[in-house]
Amino acid sequence: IHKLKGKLAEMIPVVQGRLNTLKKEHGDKVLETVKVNQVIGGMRGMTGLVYETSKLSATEGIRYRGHSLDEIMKMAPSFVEGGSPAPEGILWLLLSGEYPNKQELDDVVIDLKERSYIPEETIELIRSFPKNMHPMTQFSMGMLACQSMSTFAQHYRAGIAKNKYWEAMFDDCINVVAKSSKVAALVFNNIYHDGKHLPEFFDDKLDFGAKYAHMLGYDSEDMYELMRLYLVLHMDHEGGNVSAHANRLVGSALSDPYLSFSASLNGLAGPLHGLANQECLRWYLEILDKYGKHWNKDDIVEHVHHTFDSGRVVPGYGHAVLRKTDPRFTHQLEFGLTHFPTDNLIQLVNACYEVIPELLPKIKPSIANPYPNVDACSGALLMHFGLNQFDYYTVLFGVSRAFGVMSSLLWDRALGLPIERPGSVTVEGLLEKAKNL
Ligand code: FAM
Repeated sequence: IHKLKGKLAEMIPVVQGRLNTLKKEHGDKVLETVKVNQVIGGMRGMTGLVYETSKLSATEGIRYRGHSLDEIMKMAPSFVEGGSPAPEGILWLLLSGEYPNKQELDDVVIDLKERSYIPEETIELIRSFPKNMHPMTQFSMGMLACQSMSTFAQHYRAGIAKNKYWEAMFDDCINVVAKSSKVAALVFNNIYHDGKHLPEFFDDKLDFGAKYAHMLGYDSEDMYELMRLYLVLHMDHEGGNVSAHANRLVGSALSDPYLSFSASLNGLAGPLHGLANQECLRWYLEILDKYGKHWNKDDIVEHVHHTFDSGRVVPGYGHAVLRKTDPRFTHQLEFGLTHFPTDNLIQLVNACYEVIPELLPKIKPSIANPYPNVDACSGALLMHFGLNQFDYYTVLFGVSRAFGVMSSLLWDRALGLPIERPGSVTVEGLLEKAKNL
């Protein structure tokens, strides 16, 4: 991974140079106009962040460093020939813009293992959390408890120069990724195995994704492949989504990566963001519960109406930016249809995909995107392997997100991005301003 740091040391001055040119030569230009509705409406569509690691297209979905998910599925290095991309390789891609070669990939795999140490007192702390505390709360607190290991915080206290921030932060960013799966496994263990069955931490044969599955107690090649795919697909979704933005915002105060990541997880824990995957599976199971295994498309239509009638949203459908089927959904559904095509739940996910995009606009004409998002399939895949602890699903999402938000945080400090401080306005003030426009 030192090679990766060396690569970044070469890249960073180049991008910094571009940023300086932007500031000097174009800094005062007007980029776009801002509508009153954007100020009220959560800044939708308002360009307000520089974000290097990924960019979302409303029609094509996410691109990591310019690479679409379709391309990544074909071109990224994998552990199984033609199989899921290696998450470690995508970490390299997000940070550097390139795929690692075989040696570089092997080095990251080993490095992440070596950095996954969690102090005994943190393990004990996680074991002391009440079983009824939500897994995301435990995960966020567990990661926060690791903050005492932050090398950035130590360097900062010792008085580090501004242009050295990113170097001091590099270890923390990689360490947060490395430790995330172990903290997440400890949370799983605490809640569902009463802390008794300890996941095996130091299995040197396994890569990050396989080892995470292993620590949760799932040891089949298919589950290892699913975990790798899951991790890769959920990593990054440009800068404005709640978890990425919370991470960026907190980090902009020079809070260290453990503090930023914990904040990111707290945002991910919301039902309109990461928690939607557990909600989504619950919704599919409501259908199975109501209509049995022999459900048909009319039953799906009825259940969608019932969902609206009870004032709820249809989880797994819609998106703040996307206006087409999320490719992260497509790749997950493809995994399910390839590996276990006769699974009743996967068939239900597929049938919903055939019915819901046409149905939603008829019921709710204002819906901007009636297509499925990332959360519409993940739970069904995990259920297939027996991982039926829905409340835990967002933790898996969080482990994956560590790869994306830690890569972007490193670049935030590398580019010397300032503390965030947008202006705000009262309703009265905005009304006055708007009247005079
Ligand atoms: N079911 C029912 N109504 C929906 C809907 C859905 N799936 N998606 C949007 N709407 C409604 C929305 O509530 C709004 O209604 P009101 O005008 O009455 O308030 C209207 O359609 C227009 O909303 P929009 O502009 O299409 O969507 P937003 O950008 O405001 O919201 C989401 C985007 C994701 C919050 C919204 O689509 C939603 O609640 N979806 C279901 C929950 C979900 O799947 N979240 C996961 C998102 C995922 F990508 C992630 O972050 N993990």
